Amino acid sequence: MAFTLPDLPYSHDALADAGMSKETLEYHHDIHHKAYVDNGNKLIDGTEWAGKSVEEIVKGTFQKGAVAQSGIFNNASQHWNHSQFWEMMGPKSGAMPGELESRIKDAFGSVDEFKKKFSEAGAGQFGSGWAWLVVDTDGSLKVTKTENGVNPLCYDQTTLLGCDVWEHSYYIDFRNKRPAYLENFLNKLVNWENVAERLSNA
Ligand code: MN3
Repeated sequence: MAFTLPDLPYSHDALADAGMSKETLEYHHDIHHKAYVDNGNKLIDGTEWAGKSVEEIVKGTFQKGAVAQSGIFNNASQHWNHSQFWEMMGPKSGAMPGELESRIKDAFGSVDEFKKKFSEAGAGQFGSGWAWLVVDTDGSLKVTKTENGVNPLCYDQTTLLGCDVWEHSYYIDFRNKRPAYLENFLNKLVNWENVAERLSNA
């Protein structure tokens, strides 16, 4: 099925008070994400992937160890990544639901320690990529980082939280300060209800 650009689950100016401006969302969602959708559809048209879901395409075109992934993989994975990313944020960050909080404490020792690990993963990703909180194949919670569009689907992990650390995600609001963007993301932007829902469905 053809990819379609999902609407943001909030208005373009809804996250401005939490540190992600209208201008960032206009560029990031309306231009960058749309380009992955449009380019993906062009590349997939007429291929064996034309009738497949985005998840099937990501898993089917991922090549472990490949430095440069194929155009179909890159656009499909980035379409999936951004579709998750919009849902993982919200204008009211709120408290971490109890079950999620206790799983995070079990895995990392404390919520602060989790945030530290996640920020280090995002800040330490050389070049473009993503930081993730996942449920690994053994059922444990882990923080990971990936390059470019590579995501947890590639490793059969369940995605709980992801943060885009491509420069287009933070340069308007934070310029070159990726660690400040990550800190703001974790403390003001994450919709923990969405993360908890992903955990209960895992
Ligand atoms: Mn992006």
